[in-house]
Amino acid sequence: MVGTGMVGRGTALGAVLLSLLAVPAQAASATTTASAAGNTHSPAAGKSPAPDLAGLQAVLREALAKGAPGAMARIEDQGTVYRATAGVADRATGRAISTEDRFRVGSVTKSFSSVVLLQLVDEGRLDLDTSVNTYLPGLLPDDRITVRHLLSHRRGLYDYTNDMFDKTVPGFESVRNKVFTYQELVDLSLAKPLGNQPGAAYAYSNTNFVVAGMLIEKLTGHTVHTEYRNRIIEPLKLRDTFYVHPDTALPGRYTRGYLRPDEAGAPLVDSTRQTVSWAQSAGAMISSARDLDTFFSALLRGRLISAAQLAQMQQWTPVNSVQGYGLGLRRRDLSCGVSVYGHTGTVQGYYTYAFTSKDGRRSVTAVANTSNNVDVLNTMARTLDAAFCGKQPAASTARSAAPVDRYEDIAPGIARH
Ligand code: REX
Repeated sequence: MVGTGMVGRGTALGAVLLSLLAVPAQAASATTTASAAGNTHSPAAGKSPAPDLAGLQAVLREALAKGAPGAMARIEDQGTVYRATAGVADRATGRAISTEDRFRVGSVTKSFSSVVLLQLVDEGRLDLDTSVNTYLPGLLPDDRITVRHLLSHRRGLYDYTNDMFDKTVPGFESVRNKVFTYQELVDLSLAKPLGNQPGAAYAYSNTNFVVAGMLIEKLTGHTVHTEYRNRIIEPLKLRDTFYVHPDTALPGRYTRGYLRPDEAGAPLVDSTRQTVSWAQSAGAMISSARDLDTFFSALLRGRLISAAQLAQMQQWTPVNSVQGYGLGLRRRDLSCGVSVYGHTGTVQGYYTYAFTSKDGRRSVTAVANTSNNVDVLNTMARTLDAAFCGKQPAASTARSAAPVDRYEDIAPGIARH
């Protein structure tokens, strides 16, 4: 289902420095910048408002003030690329963070896993409403659990990461260099009772996408790595996207990740190197802002899966009043009434937001190189408003400040202090 004629990438030629601002004290060696490069025409003329670059920059600076060493965002709008950065990629060297840096994308991996499975549906090799146990006999304790239940987080398989990361730094250090089999992760989950009935309400669990990885490997006879590469990475020419599990290093140029300990005032822990074996097909990919912009744009433009499967992917289970979960895809309704589609990601040291418009024409990827810091997470969510809503009147900016049920949906119980 992969088509040709991918959306043109923005060129660095003619980059315009729009602003150069002083930075808060904790990132004294770096600058904050926002720039646009590429086409000179007005992007999405007559349709979406132009991105609010000053607003975007202010959000990134706020993320720094709340404890992120660095933050960046890259918007791609039909060949025009906007970039904004603040702070550092590496606290030891003081190197400024760049939108070219690779990073760990966490659960954005779930969208890649879903795309592989939906391609298998397109090929007639998988049925969404068939029992998982039909494909993986005896794996799950209830034959009524379907593939669709997994991909929409509607079947209460306990999220083993709740226990694993109850204590943030000790939990992380205990798995940093560990290599798990999928079965070991499923066994951790099944040691706890199932949480809800088949098809019941949304309950986020990494276990669902570990089983998704097992399905990919069983149905194709190949590793998830091979399937991501053959079906997505190579067709879309994603040069910065890797699945290196269980290697602990990020290839090439990347931003380091800094995990915030639970203890107030304790120094950040450099969490860059880890196997991410605790997540695998639920969260172990490495990518860049350009590649995630390309990926979600291609997905929503129908270049990865058929229109029929894209419609399945967008059958929304409510998460809260302004978010829905499809099949490995999130919908977020922004303060200006625009809905955007993509995924969020949290792995130790990295927060990611990667979303695109309904027509796939405007995409943004925003990253902060810290985690276990809900203030930074909530701040970074506002990069989406700046990217898709344009400049907002002051009153509506205040309105977008988190109503009660507008929470970030992180594995329940572990990351919302
Ligand atoms: C693991 C703990 C969080 C993070 C997690 N991440 O489940 C998955 C993910 C892979 O990306 N989920 C996001 C740690 C939210 C999504 O699906 O959108 N927190 C941290 C703790 C808390 O250890 N005690 O913040 O780095």
